[in-house]
Amino acid sequence: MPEPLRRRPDGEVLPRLRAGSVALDNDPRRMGLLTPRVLVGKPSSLRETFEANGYLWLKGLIDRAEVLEFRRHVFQAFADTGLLAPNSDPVDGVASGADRAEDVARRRLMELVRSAAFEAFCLNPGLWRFMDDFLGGLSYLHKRKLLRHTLPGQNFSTPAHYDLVYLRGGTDRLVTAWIPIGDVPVEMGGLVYLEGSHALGRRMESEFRVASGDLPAEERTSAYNRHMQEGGWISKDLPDMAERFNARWLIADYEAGDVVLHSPYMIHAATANDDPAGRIRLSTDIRYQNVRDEIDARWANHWSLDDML
Ligand SMILES: O=C(O)CCC(=O)C(=O)O
Repeated sequence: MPEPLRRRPDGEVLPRLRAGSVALDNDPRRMGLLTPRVLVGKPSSLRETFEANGYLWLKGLIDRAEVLEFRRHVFQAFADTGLLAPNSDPVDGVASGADRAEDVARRRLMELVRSAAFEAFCLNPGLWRFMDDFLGGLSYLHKRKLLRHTLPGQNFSTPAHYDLVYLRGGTDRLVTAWIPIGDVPVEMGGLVYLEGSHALGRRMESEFRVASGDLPAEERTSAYNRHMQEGGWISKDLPDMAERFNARWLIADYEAGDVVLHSPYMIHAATANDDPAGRIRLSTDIRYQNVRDEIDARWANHWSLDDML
């Protein structure tokens, strides 16, 4: 058995992670570290790295204090749901562990994604200026923006998928920005990428296109058509995928202020939140493209929990 993976080459051995209820192997043949980049010069200079790797993890693109302020704002909005531990500071996002008013929590979430504060957070000038240059023209931010909170100990984590499955109605020249709202060390269950899988996603999509020639147009663009698995996922079994494709899952300790971009073909998932301090993982994932490219009309509405996308 090779040496287990460490947080840094000289650092501590990483804790055992899980995705849903499946434990991941801490084996350097199946797990590795995401490579961070710092923006120096023009964003377009990082395009090559993005194309080569299928992702770009940018350190400190957004002001950390602004990100934490927004984390506080979100958790304050959940105050009447019983989500947070009594007398805790909302910016810490420590879960109460008690039953919460699910219907109130859902309503708060749907209000938040429609709020001016969330819009302003996503329209951070550092981010849109970056995107304008990165996309080589005016950037368009899709209106449908997801805001996710993952409770410690929760059994569900986002299964493996690539984003184009949900965005087949427009261009494939898309860039997703996943933004941790607060620090997300690996034990809090951040995004994980299957190394080099943007080539695999592209192949799967072209196979799907051939196989779905018999479907009516509307079904062909849907992630829920009869050629896809439930929800458009590729798999919930991350270790099995790493074996099957002889690849590593790349993990990272994300910090408030970071932004990670990925290609619509890059296969990714999330691990579960097993934070020993019981904090809630908060993040947003939003999609950009050049305004001149075809836009998937289904994404021109705010996210709702039953929008089937
Ligand atoms: O945050 C998550 O759990 C999943 C995010 C995701 O799938 C994405 O950013 O495309």
